[in-house]
Amino acid sequence: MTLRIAIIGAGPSGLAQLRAFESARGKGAEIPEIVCFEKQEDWGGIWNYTWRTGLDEYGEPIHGSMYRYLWSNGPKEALEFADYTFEEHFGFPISSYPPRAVLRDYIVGRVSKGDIRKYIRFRSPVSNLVYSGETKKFTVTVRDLVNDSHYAEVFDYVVVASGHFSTPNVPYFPGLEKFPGRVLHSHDFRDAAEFAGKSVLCVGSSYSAEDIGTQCYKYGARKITFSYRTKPMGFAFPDAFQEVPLLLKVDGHTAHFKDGSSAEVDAIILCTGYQHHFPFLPDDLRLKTNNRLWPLGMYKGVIWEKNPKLIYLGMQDQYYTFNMFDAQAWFARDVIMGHITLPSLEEMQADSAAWREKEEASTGASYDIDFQTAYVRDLIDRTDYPDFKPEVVAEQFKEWKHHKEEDVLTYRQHSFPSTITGTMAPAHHTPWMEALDDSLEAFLANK
Ligand code: FAD
Ligand code: NA7
Repeated sequence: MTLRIAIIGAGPSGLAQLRAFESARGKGAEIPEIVCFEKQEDWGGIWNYTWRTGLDEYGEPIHGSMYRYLWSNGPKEALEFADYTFEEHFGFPISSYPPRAVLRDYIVGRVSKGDIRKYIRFRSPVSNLVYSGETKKFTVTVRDLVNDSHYAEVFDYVVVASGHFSTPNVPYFPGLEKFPGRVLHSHDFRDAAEFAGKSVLCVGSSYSAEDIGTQCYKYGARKITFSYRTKPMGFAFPDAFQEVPLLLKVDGHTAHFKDGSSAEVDAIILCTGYQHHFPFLPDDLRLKTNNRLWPLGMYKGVIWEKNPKLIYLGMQDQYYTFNMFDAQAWFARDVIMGHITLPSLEEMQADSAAWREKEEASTGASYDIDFQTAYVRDLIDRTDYPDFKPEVVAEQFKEWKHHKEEDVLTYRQHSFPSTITGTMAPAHHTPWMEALDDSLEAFLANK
């Protein structure tokens, strides 16, 4: 009898799973029956830009956290699909830090080449999932947004690829309710131009704070204050930037910080990260973790140890993105198709515990990059996913970190070679600070 597989989400992770099966089919394998349920009206996941915030037109939470003018915050060479290069997609070499629309074009370009869209049911959020120990199958309940109805179908495996940078983590600071300016979480940030001429406070010291703060500055903000909880970013920022300890309270326009300092601010953007949020999953199948490199409970970061018919993709904190999701999806495919035999529960848990121990011995970013590189290497050695030389990518990540430390406003002007084609990326025609048009056309235009 044919296996039935449900994939939840058609972002880069869900599409990686579809591509993995399609690749096996292309090599003559008989693949299971697949249904991919996607909440949005199109594929691409978080790379779809939406102007909407809050709820969508059907009352579903908006998935998108992307904003206008977002450019890749890491070199594209570090995320290149091993089986579909940038050069193959665009037909010529492009520079290392593309804007959102260019990356989206690349992501959907790969799946558009195959006959993959037919597997996806759009406007179909999964609302519930139940596993029967008796039948050893999942009943997946789906909301059909367009027809305003619910239905349920039965599957042998479920792949959760619903992302984890969508449901905001929103802390409270005393006085926020009386703050006279705008307060928002980075999930709802859309257009930096809104903050032109303003003094902006970004709470948080990770990717969102750095990128939203620098972007607001690029589009005319007067002053950027970063407030950190654990440690400052420590990059070389221009004079209009300052890094201060944690926000304690807000009094009118005045923000007070833990070190006794204060700042006058017009807007507060809580760049305080996201929650792993799976409202459709029962407690015993639900991943509960903070954003980290080795969440527990998933063998090889993928297989739900206590019920290996449930698979998670892309749930780690990410240096690697698209190619790591591929490596995971290829592994998951081979488990589902019986080419990889899983060890006992105890052995899986021991393996995960060893990875967690290594994760916890971290000495900093360089260690973390090597850690995730070793993980990706472990996965790709187990399947036929092409070897994209993650060890070389690791060195690129370290260089990228170094470039940011030198100057966070110019790091996107550097170029890296593809680890797959060997082609060196050309320099971009316009420095990032001056490139105000983030469209695909402007990016690809020769100046
Ligand atoms: P997502 O892209 O989030 O896709 C998940 C999909 O699941 C969505 O389409 C969603 O609609 C769907 N879904 C969710 N719930 C349900 C449900 N119940 N039923 C059905 N469908 C559902 N990575 C980089 O490599 N470079 C960058 O520059 C970069 N910048 C980023 C900037 C921002 C603001 C954010 C938030 C992330 C960024 N990332 C970046 C990381 C990004 O998360 C990954 O690149 C990638 O999109 C993760 O893919 P995913 O498929 O796991 O999740
Ligand atoms: P991250 O990388 O998970 O970082 C979250 C940040 O928020 C981090 O600096 C946290 O500080 C900070 N944080 C979390 N809770 C609080 C509270 N209560 N108070 C103050 N600060 C807090 O999320 P990002 O949004 O930056 O990045 C996620 C993805 O989006 C990433 O892939 C990007 O490419 C885009 P901590 O260091 O834990 O003290």
